[in-house]
Amino acid sequence: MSILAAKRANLASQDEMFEQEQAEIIAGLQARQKWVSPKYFYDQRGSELFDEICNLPEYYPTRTERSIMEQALPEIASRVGPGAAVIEFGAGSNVKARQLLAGLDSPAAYVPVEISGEYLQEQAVELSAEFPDLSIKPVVADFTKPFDLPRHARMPVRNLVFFPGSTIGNFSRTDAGKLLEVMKAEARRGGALLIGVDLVKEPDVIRAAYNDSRGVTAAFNLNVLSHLNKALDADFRPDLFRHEAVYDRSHRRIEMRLVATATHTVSIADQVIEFDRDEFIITEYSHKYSVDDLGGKIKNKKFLLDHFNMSFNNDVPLVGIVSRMVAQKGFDIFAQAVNELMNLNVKWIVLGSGDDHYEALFRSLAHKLPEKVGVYIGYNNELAHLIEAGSDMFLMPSLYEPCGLNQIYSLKYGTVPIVKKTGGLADTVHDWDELMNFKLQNGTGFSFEHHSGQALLHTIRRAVNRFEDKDTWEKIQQNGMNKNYSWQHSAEQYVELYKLTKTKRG
Ligand code: AVJ
Repeated sequence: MSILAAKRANLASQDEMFEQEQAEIIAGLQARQKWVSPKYFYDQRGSELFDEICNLPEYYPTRTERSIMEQALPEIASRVGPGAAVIEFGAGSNVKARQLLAGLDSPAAYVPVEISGEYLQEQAVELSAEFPDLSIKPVVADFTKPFDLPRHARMPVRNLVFFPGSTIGNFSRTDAGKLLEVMKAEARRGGALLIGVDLVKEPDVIRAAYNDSRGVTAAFNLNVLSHLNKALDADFRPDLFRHEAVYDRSHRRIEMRLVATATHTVSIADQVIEFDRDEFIITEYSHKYSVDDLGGKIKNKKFLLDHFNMSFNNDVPLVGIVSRMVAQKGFDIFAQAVNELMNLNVKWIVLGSGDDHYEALFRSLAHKLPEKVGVYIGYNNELAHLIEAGSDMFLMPSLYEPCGLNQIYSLKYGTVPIVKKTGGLADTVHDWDELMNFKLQNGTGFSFEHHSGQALLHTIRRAVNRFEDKDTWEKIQQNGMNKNYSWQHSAEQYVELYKLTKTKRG
């Protein structure tokens, strides 16, 4: 290809990119819930404001990540080894890459990947003065889609994909998964990933980080409007919008909004967008993650099924039981409904010991239906926890249960309890469908009143139905994981109660 043709091709693809982005922005603003991608925060001014955010006292992520890096860099360097190519996804500023490159053992290459080219070029020049032996090859690309990696004179030993700054938080959890797939592909065989992720913490701490007292985050958020005005020939009036950042506990994310303070219209390209007063544009999600996220569930489930020589299928729910095998624990009603229960598309893993006839019943089920039923007769604390962690549902159909701990462990593991509404079980497990009748989406499990095989069967059927809708199921799991039944929490409630009684008595 001639240079001119190459230039033309490049220009054409840039035009195309512009068209696509313009279409995406307009579609977002025409949607029922208006939204704009957070990638449009970062024009020159936006990038400056973001740097300012990173130095705010309330904005903990940047300095926290920096100090983690400082501390872990020797270990990171030894794990990565010499001659790596650092591929940075979304290289807004190269401060972090500089820190990493300086700590690595003779890195071979640095490949910052960004949609906007200008910033990239500047930074590359800066860096090359500092690291003269490093092959620096910026790539202008949308990193959410596969892209070609540049070649280097010295062949890197391995690729290290670098994604700091908790930018992964901008993606929905599903898209974050897809992005990890792209990274995996770019890392190639033997590659590695170094990623910075902000963790769930006290909501007040999170809220403050996005509502700083100096209003820098507000300016950053509002700046997207000026950016769109310049880039797309729009006439947003930033003075008719205000910044809002709310923490959505159930989704564990910050939602940044621009709220219209008056009813008005905005024109953008050849479209007119109407705003009602108080209507808002969502400009950013910032998802928070935690080590007890659900990613481990599948692993645990596989491991558990494997342990019992049963095959894994994520679409078939696995019900765990850890219990003394006696009537008081509801084994009587299980036995009543056993034929119907075995006809459900469900797998069972049971641990416990007790009355001979219940032990015999489960032994024979496991023998007749080895793909459906796994049984361990006896006591085994480790296996008990594995069952609580690896099952999708945890069954406790007790006739009575003053407190009960297993349902609380299950909630923490994202394993949805199915319980008889009695004592401690009724206090700690709230029925999803029952609350949904009141339009409340805060159920944590499934429960039934009547001590009968029919009630048990019916409730398990309800749970299996909900399990089929992945979003609903995740919501139920998350509700449970967010519950706090620790002594700390109870103690605080007692203190509150004490204060209340004291003030009442005056
Ligand atoms: C760059 C996406 C990590 O979510 O904390 C900072 C962006 N928005 N303040 C974040 C941001 C408002 C930031 N990330």
